[in-house]
Amino acid sequence: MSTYAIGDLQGCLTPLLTLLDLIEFSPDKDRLWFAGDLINRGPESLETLRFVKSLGDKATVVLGNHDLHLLAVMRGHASLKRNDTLADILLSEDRDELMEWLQSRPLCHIDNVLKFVMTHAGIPPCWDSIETQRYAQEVERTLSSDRIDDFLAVMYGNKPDQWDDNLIGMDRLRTITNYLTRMRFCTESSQLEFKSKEGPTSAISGYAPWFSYPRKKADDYDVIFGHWAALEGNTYKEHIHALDTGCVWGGALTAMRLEDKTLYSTPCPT
Ligand SMILES: [Mn+2]
Repeated sequence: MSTYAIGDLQGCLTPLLTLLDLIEFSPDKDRLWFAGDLINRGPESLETLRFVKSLGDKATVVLGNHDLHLLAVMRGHASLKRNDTLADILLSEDRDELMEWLQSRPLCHIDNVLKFVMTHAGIPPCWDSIETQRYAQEVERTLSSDRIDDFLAVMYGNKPDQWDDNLIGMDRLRTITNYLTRMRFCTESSQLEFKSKEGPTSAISGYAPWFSYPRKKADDYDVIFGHWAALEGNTYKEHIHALDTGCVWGGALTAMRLEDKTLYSTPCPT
């Protein structure tokens, strides 16, 4: 049995099927992890969402910012943006089942045997892996409760931009969500910066990639994340693995076999 973690799909089902052939994925033996942003921008969002859902417990998915955006649009808290390719999902006959499945996915997944932790954007320097899971669960519980609409209505926003144990209510949930689904650059004290989206050299003075800082409390989990295509898969950190290699932008779709950290990749058409 092997476990493969796969980067951002963003509606690119054809490259996913090619990659699954390449790794000779067997649903009877193997497991798949997806680093979030299953949908949007790419050509086959509806088909991709249906396919990953159909994998059932063979697939572990963490939510990305695009997945949360879809939930907000579906539930009437946001409107489609110019580059969104979500209309076919909104009009699909199975949209309610897809939405229910999506809103019950986690924001953080930890495997205590393989010693891996996965979120869409990463882990801020101020948290260890166990804290990350605990804070993620606060958002997950909200998405699975009748408070989901209260949260999605105020989910968007860059403030507060720094963790504080004393944060409460929706500010607390928004801050956790921003760390786990939108983070790229921050300060050593985990204050977020949202403007730069290019590679590490695009950092504004005083900010650096979240993974460039020593974590406040070191632990022995390797980190898997997606979200940041401009890294082109490189963090130059042995235990931090960037899996978004820009499939939807004509890059590649990447999988890592967790048991031995072997990388597999398939080119994506532009
Ligand atoms: Mn993302």
